[in-house]
Amino acid sequence: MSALPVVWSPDTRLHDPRHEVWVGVATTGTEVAARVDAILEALPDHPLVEATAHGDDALHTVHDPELVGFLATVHDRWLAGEYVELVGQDRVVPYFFPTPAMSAGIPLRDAPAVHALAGRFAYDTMTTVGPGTWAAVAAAADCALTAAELVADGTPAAYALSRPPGHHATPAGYGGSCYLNNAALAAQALRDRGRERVAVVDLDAHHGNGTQAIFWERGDVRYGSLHVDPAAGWFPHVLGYADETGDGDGAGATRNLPLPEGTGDRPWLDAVGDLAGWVAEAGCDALVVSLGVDAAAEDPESPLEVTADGYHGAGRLLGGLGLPSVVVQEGGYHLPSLGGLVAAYLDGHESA
Ligand code: SP5
Ligand code: ZN
Repeated sequence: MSALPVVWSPDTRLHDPRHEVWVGVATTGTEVAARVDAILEALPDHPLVEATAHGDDALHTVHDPELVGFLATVHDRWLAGEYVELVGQDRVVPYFFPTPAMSAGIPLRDAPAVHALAGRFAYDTMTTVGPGTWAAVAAAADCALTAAELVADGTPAAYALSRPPGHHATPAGYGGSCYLNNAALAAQALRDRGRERVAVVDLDAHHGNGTQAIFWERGDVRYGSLHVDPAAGWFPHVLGYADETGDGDGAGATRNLPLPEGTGDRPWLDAVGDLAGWVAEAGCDALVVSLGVDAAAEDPESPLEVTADGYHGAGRLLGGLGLPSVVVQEGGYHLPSLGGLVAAYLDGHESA
């Protein structure tokens, strides 16, 4: 296989998280625009393809229109009010969360106040909406959709340089630096273009609770993930356990392999091989890889200890399945090594 095309968009640089509010403290965001260029610079031999724009209908294939409409409009609504002057900043940050614990079964109205809207959709305070957020979020989705279309049309494999990432975004919720679920959009696009059974394999250091939620009750898209054990205290905290295996038509079509802190190449690759075997047995006819490279030893957001050789090996295992493949960027936050880790995975995938 020749070098995978890299589907990208300059608009993915427009989202600037600036400050992620973590346990009440404004911390410096790690999901930064410079990630895009760190990855591009490491892939000089890959053909570049600019993503094409898709309308909201393409996003509604896996997301509630209410979430999409909120993300597309809330920043303009924030700017139109008196907030920037009153609050002193231009980021939309939730402060009020109308959870089931609050409503206690009583139907809730939509909040009239713009500053009370975000908590209906956001499940953490780290994932803020600023001036360029929607443009970048839409562009990230366009990268994944364009890559899926290339593969549906016969390109053996394509890489979507989606940013911000997506695997924590649920049908109607956002969090974990994710707004729309790029990998789920790619998987659904493959289904809509004739693939019968699609597998999503998630290599990000964190459990992709959003992708799991989107396909939880479906047998036509399976979801397998290896990630740092949420029981050891890691995001997304309440999901990603081994006994979560899907429900209804999706019973048995979700597989989670939580790993201990400090897991290095050998046991990590054993888990990747386990998921590859699970995909092969299921008779899938297309593959989506959620390529988070934050399992790397030097990454600031996870305690896993995978190396570039490990990511190369993962590419060989998953590329070796011989399936039409869309590789979608997820996390990975150590700027000096980020691009090399992505390049190592892609090199393994295309040489398998
Ligand atoms: C896509 C992805 O990898 N999302 C990662 C979400 C996990 N973020 C949890 C962050 C926990 C607090 N980190 C504090 C570091 C200061 N920025
Ligand atoms: Zn991650």
